[in-house]
Amino acid sequence: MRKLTYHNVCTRDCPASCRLLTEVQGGRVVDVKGDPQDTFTRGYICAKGYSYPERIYSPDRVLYPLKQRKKGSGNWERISWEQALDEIAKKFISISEGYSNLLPVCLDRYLGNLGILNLNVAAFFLSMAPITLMVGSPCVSAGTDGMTLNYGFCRKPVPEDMLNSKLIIIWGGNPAWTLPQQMHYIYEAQKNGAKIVVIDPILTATAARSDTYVNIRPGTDGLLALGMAKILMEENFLDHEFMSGYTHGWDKYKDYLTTIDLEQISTQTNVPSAEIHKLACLYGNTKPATIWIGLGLQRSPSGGQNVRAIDSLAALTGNIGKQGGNVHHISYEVFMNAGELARLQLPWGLASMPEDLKNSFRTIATGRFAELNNLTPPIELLWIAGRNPVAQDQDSDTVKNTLKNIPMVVVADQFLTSSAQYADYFLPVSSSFEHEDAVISYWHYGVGLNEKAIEPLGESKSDFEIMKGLAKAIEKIQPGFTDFPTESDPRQCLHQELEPILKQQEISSIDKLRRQGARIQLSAVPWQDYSFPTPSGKYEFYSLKAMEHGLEPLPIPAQVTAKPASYPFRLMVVRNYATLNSQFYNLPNIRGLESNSTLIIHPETAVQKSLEHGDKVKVYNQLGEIEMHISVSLCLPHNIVVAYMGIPDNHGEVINTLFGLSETDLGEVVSGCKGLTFNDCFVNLVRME
Ligand SMILES: Nc1nc2c(c(=O)[nH]1)N[C@H]1C(S)=C(S)[C@@H](COP(=O)(O)OP(=O)(O)OC[C@H]3O[C@@H](n4cnc5c(=O)[nH]c(N)nc54)[C@H](O)[C@@H]3O)O[C@H]1N2
Ligand SMILES: Nc1nc2c(c(=O)[nH]1)N[C@H]1C(S)=C(S)[C@@H](COP(=O)(O)OP(=O)(O)OC[C@H]3O[C@@H](n4cnc5c(=O)[nH]c(N)nc54)[C@H](O)[C@@H]3O)O[C@H]1N2
Ligand code: SF4
Ligand SMILES: [Mo]
Repeated sequence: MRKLTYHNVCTRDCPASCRLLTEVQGGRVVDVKGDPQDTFTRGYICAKGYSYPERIYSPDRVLYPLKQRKKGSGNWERISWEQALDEIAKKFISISEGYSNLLPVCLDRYLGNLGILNLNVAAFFLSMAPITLMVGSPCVSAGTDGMTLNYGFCRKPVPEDMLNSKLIIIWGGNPAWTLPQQMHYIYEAQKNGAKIVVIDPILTATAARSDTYVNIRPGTDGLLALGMAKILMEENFLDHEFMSGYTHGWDKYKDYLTTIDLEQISTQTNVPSAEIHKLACLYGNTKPATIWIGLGLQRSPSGGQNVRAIDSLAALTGNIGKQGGNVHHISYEVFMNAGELARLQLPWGLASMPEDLKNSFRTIATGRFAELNNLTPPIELLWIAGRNPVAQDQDSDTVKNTLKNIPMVVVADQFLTSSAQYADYFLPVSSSFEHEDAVISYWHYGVGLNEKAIEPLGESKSDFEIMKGLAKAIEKIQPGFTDFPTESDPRQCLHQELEPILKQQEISSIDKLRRQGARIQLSAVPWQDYSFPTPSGKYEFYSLKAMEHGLEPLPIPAQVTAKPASYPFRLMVVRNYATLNSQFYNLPNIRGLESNSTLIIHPETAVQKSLEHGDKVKVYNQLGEIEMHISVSLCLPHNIVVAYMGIPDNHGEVINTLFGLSETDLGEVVSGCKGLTFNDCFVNLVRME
């Protein structure tokens, strides 16, 4: 039988947004591989990408709408789309009649699917009368504010610019596992003589490939940066020309730096003074030098201020606006180059709506399920799409209880996730191989067209089709209730979204994107004009916007949390190379790569607790307990234990049960709410017989 090749793009929340080649035989996907034409990946994809055929045809995938008799009971019944949408539509209408508005309807959507058309889920809810929206991000809020306060906006160099760096400091990121394609540029730079430094509490796969590894106490990165800043100042490494012309508040920052004690910083960060000194001098001496601020470190109690203190090192040394310099963190410019829908991908997507519309919404910060449970008017209908909050948010038991309390919970997904177990209705979503869409990468700015390679499996539909179906069901009962376009054509919608990009690139039609893709042209090196959209128009060591918001204007991190005595181990939950958040663990090939209930501990801890490799332990704290198997490793300090994220998401017993609700210092300025911290959880463990 003839094989046909289709062009797809991976729609996972992953910076690589790999373009894929999908081989289809007899209407079935038989192989997925990287597209060598993709200039960023050059055809290299990860284990998750290769596992797509297994994921598409997984026996765990749910292909029909389901209704659960009692939440959490597992007593599911297959129903028709007609019944599902009709019953949900009736709920919308009864809420509207009972409350005279739709505030009791809430949407919790995030990046389960990065496709542009998937944003129609948000568009559907925005088209209704005022509703409740979960806003912000479980991921990037603190760092986004940090960068915004200093620079005025989040920009970064293109990935290739690392080739021009003589020093690359990877600070709180593990790209060897989370963005392996970027390692190509890092190795290339290293081959050309650049030094690679990794700063991480764990000796990660990335750290293992570095020239210098700095082991740091989690959450203390801002202090280390302040220490480095003091040394840069004392050792005369400052770029006075840049500082005097283009920065604001150096006098105040300098006064503060003179008061800090390097010995104290060494004790707090766990980094020996000599190492801090060496690191500062290496950064001061090497030009151009770049710092890649990973997302890991900004999910800590002082994450936002830590990011500010780190990126101030670039301003002190004049590494800003230079090829091979700057700070790589995150950029949002890319979404401003497409249409209206793509803009909803921005953390301030909501904030950019017209004032009267925006003010009519009730917003709840993402992950705050206890709050969601306590609203007036209460939530009557919660729609979860592209999210697995029970597994991924904090305090999973509270999330579960809130889901149990809400009269109608709808989950649109491909699998019966631990969140779906607390749903009343499960709506089966087709995989990206089953409908057309396009993805814009927030890392390399590539735009890829995702073709429909096969027919949707079973009765699954794309989120866009589901929203259209629901709008139709509502309109049938009460015409004029929603103006969401029920006949909207995905092609037309894509065209509208991509038109500005096609124009910029002089590409005649969307179809051309299939083979060649496109790349949104943003400045390869940001800030070359030294014009910063801050209140002062300069890079701000002393942030006027922070002051306006009642925040600390200087990049001074808050005090480090003391560890609770009864829970001596810090639990770090790290991402695994073969999984993505709570996804992929259910696939046999992936399960073969990694055991999904491993707790990694230091040999000293094993001796102290009389544990051996493979032993079963109970990991517990004040919030709950979870059973795991021990693996012993020297790659982490003795007071840290490590688990892989999102595990085990098949029995409703998830690691985030052990994480209490805890917020980052920043996040409100850009996204409207603080971020969530994920490296400040403490546990104890005991062997199970
Ligand atoms: N302990 C700990 N917790 C963390 C973190 C951490 O570092 N440590 N990191 C945080 C971070 S950075 C993030 S981004 C969040 C992620 O949190 P989530 O976004 O909730 O996590 P995912 O597991 O990616 O869930 C996405 C869901 O979307 C589904 N999905 C896939 N495709 C589609 C589609 O086309 N349509 C629909 N409707 N659904 C689809 C998937 O099956 C999956 O169930 O987790 C946070 N949680
Ligand atoms: N394979 C794979 N790739 C992924 C994902 C996945 O789940 N799996 N998820 C995607 C998502 S949603 C995201 S947000 C990105 C995140 O990707 P990264 O930016 O790489 O961030 P993390 O993996 O969250 O954390 C990276 C490192 O930060 C360290 N870290 C934690 N706390 C601190 C601290 O206080 N200080 C310092 N210096 N280091 C600290 C951790 O030990 C970890 O090694 O990856 C994306 N890519
Ligand atoms: S998960 Fe990331 S690296 Fe893997 S195929 Fe998808 S986009 Fe590429
Ligand atoms: Mo994330």
